[in-house]
Amino acid sequence: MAGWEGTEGILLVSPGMGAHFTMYLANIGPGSTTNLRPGRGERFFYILDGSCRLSGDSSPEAFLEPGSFVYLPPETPCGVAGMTSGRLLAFERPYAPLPALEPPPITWGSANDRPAVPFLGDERALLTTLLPDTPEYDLAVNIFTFQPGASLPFVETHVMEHGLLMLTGGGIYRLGEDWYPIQAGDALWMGPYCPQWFGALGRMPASYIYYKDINRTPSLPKFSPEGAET
Ligand code: UGY
Ligand code: MN
Repeated sequence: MAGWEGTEGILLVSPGMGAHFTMYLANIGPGSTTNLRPGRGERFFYILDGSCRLSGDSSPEAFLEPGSFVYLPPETPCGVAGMTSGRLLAFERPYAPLPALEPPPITWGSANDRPAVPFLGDERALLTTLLPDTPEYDLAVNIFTFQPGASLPFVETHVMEHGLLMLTGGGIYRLGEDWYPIQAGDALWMGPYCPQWFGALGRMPASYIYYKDINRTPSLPKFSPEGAET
């Protein structure tokens, strides 16, 4: 897998499809490590199964297990090393800098320690944001958890893209005028302005993790060096 040693990758979303980010699953083992990547790329990993740790001379001591996540900013000397067999969900893209603002620091934690907040007041649709919503971050990765029968309150349309992985349960995803049954393990890409809605079905909570681009001016070319605000 490009960007890794000793790791099998399963590519789910990529710029070849028209997306402005890459989303993949990394099947790791005890010998897996990320390659250091000079350049503008930023990476976010969410641990689905197994365990790993941050690697690199100056990396913080952090043990990552299911539910943990780590954000690696561009040019970081830090990476990830597998400790057991497992699976990571990865989002990667070029960082879109803002003038006079440093990129975010290495950021890690666990979804289990983050608050689950009722979405627009609905106690049956809980939203957990993993990263701080401050301007230096140009991406968000969130987890939505819906009780059976709960749904997004309306059909959303927005300039931001999503890459989504269903974690538990299932339901119906509306994309444009089409309706898709979706269950744990399925992945979706929603391009800019894709009308979207989800309703949870079945007997167990439905949850999904998703990427979203945030905090940048949409009239500028997406994420290109020229697009960096001056
Ligand atoms: O953050 C979002 O845009 C989210 N409400 N979208 C989604 O779940 N499809
Ligand atoms: Mn959305």
